[in-house]
Amino acid sequence: MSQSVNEFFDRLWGNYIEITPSAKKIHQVLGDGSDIINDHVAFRTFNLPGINLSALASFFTDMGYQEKGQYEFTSKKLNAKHFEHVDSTLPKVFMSELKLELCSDALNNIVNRLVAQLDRSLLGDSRFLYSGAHWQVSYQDYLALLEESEYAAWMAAFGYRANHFTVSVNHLKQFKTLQDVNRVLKDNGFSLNQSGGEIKGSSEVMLEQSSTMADKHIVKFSDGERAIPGCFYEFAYRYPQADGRLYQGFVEASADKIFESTHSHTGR
Ligand code: OOG
Ligand code: NI
Repeated sequence: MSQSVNEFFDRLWGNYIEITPSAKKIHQVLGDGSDIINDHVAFRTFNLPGINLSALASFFTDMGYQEKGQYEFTSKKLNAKHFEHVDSTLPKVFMSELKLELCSDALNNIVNRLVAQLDRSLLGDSRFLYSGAHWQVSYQDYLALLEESEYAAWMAAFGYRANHFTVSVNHLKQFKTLQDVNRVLKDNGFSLNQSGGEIKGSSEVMLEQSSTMADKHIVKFSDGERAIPGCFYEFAYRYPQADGRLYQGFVEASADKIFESTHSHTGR
């Protein structure tokens, strides 16, 4: 029944590129046919029983992952943790959750109505993590969520899947810096998230990150179809620590801006 960690990531990737065609093109542009190593993948959820961060994280601890870092995003009302595998060739996992007790009653009512439609018997299998949205949602409710929390609106429309994969720039053969990667992406017509600057972070915090703006995807809302931002691709360059190993953590101030890659436009 349970799948291997490699099968899990293959299927997660397959599900992600179905709605993120630019990720496939980026592999051609950056990889030039050779393998791309992913630094991390990211998941989003609501902090409700059975589907909160700690519940979903157990799929990863079962696969041999360990919790390594904790993060807080006050204005976005999010918590996050990151997980690493003993096999360092496997991507890290960044998982966040929306703190519903800090959100309005109106938002809670919509989210509870959606989550009530979820078949709880699916929660025992790691396939849940790329099973999409388990509910009918109207475009009107999507817009109502968007007013208060873009994160909640994204979850309502896209549900359970990788929000993004992240290229490890350190492992790219043809590129030495994140600046070079960004230049080639822009030359090839990809638009990058400019919130907080094109490159978030620096050598001082030992991590530099950039990301595309999410591809638009047509979502079937209960009251019609609309094209809205789905998933994006991220790029990470890590610096060595005093012990010579690359820094493996995340940087709150940078992550706060990466979340905005699923906004309709940046700089809000
Ligand atoms: C996660 C944003 C943060 C990072 O690498 O700092 C992040 C999200 O958009 O769900 O991925
Ligand atoms: Ni990320």
